[in-house]
This record gives sequence, C-alpha cells and structure tokens, in this order.
Amino acid sequence: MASGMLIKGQWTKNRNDQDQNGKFHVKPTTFRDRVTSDGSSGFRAEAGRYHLYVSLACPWAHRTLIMRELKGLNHAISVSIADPILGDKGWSFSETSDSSNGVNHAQYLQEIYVKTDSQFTGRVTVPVLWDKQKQTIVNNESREIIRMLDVEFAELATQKRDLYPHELQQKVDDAIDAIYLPINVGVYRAGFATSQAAYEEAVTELFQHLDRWETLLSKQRYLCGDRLTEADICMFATLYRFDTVYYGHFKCNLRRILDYPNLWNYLKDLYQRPEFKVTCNLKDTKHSYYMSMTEINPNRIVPKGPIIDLDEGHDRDRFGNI
Ligand SMILES: N[C@@H](CCC(=O)N[C@@H](CS)C(=O)NCC(=O)O)C(=O)O
Repeated sequence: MASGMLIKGQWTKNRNDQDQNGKFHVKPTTFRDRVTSDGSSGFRAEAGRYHLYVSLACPWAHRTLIMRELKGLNHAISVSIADPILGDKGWSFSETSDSSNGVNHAQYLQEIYVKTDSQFTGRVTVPVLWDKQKQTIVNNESREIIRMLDVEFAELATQKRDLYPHELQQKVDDAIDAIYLPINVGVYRAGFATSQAAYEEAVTELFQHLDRWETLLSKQRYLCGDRLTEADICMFATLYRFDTVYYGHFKCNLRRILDYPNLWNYLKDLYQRPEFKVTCNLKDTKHSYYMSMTEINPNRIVPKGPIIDLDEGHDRDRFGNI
C-alpha cells in the first residue's frame, strides 16, 4: 500500500514499506495512550467522550467495531466510517462525512493526525480512538483499543461479557502474539512482497500457522479454549477477508479457508453472530483492496468471485454452545 504518509505534518506521496530484500514491514503505531476506568491515565472512560475512526475494509479497524458491538458500547462510543477506497491523500470522509456527526469536520483522516501533532511523521492509519474532550488521538493500535473497550469501558458496557477473562489472560495475550506476524500481518507480507523470496517466505509461514490453528480448532471451539476471547476477534478479521481478498489479491493461495474444515466452520460460527455480522461488509472490503492498491492491481479490476456462503450451517456446536 503506497498511498502516502505525513512527514513533519506535511502529506507526501513518497513512501516505501519494503526493505532492500523486498520484505514488507509494519512500523509501530505512534499514539499509545490509554483510556482507564479510573481516569488515572488522564483519559477516563466516559460515555460520549470518545470517537472511533474506522474503515470497513480494514481488518485492524474491524476488530474495534466487533468489540464495540460485543460489549454493547454503541451508545458510548461514536464512529466515523471512511470512504471505501484509500485515495491519494489517504483515508477520506467525503461520502460518509465526518462532518455529519460533528466530531472533527474532517475531509481526510490526516487532518486528525495533524490536529493531534502538527509535526506528525508516519503512516495515517485506521483505527483511531479520538478524545472529543481533549481534542487528541488517544491510541491508534487496534490491539490496545480492543483491550480498552473490553476492560476499561466495562462499567459502561451494556453487555456484561468479558473477552479477557482473568484465568485466560496469558493465553489470550500469547494467542494474539502468535497470530500477529505470521497471519494478521502475514497476508500483507505476502501481498506486498517485492521479491519472490520474500513472498515465498511469508506465504509458507502463513500456511504453516493456519495449519496449526486448524489442528487446534479440531479439539476446541475457540482459539483459547471454550470461551470467546479477544484473540478470536483478531483471528476473525483476517479469516473473514481471506478467500475473497487475500487468496487472489495477495496471492495467499496454497489453500482457501473453505478448504480447512475447522477454520471454515469456526469462521462461519463467528460470522453468524449478530455482533460480528453487523460489522461486516464484504462488498466494500473487496472494492477497497482491489481498487486502492494499484501497485499490485494496476487496472483496478474487482473480481466477481469467489462464491462463498458464510451463512451456511456450521458444526461448531459440537463443542457445546457457549
Ligand atoms: N497496527 C495497526 C495497523 C493499522 C493499519 O495498518 N491500517 C491500515 C488499513 S488496513 C491503514 O490505515 N493503512 C493506511 C496506510 O497505510 O496509508 C493496528 O493494528 O491498528
């Protein structure tokens, strides 16, 4: 993805995400403050104070939307959805305007970053958690945002489920770590590789890890056992896009998720829950990837297929219905 970046607060189109060996790297995100339930961090969890900037195409942003639904935090945290296609100036809000909900009246996401730090240097990414009170970005790292929504906003949540249960915390953190580089980033490492060797390394590792989770999911319903956790949200966002986008567009084509009985049924199981389904938009996702990333799809043709049905029955109730 080479839409551009900010350098000292100025938008530039010069950007390179690959090293000299053609390997794609993700640079760490910059805004890492935390909302806390007691306000000790300077950001207290309060209804109406925070806003999320997301794209429906983006798997990282998707995590935050799912968590917001699962916790029943829609009343507490508002959302702006970016236009599907990542343009020359990055994510924009022309169609589903940010001004319509009166938060920042921003046309481009980059304005939010510059408002927070006029000298900002880095990629302008979704998701973003914005503090309407302090007029600043709190955090732009999905893994940390979902943890805050889950744990720190718990008192505001209308759904009292805990996706980071005490007895599973280490397991959840380990699972999120374990899937991050080979799977969540792995699809991008394959898709954005600019050398054969870098591509093959990424794709081999990706499928080795999918194979391992396939085996595990033959014995248990969820990644960390018999309870839905944050780790499942992180896995879901990648699996959901796999057969439709990553298989073709990113050449992750050793197998489809459809070819893995357990991963496929696990994906359908999660997708069919209303809190997941309402956050899903495959049409926008597909258009976004195929039309934004012109360096790997220069003619911007969006494939018609594949024909897959995430609503067909699944077999995961065999593990018990939790
Ligand atoms: N590590 C970040 C990654 C976020 C990210 O890479 N988002 C992509 C969309 S999928 C983005 O906004 N890209 C814009 C760009 O790179 O210019 C997170 O998990 O929140």
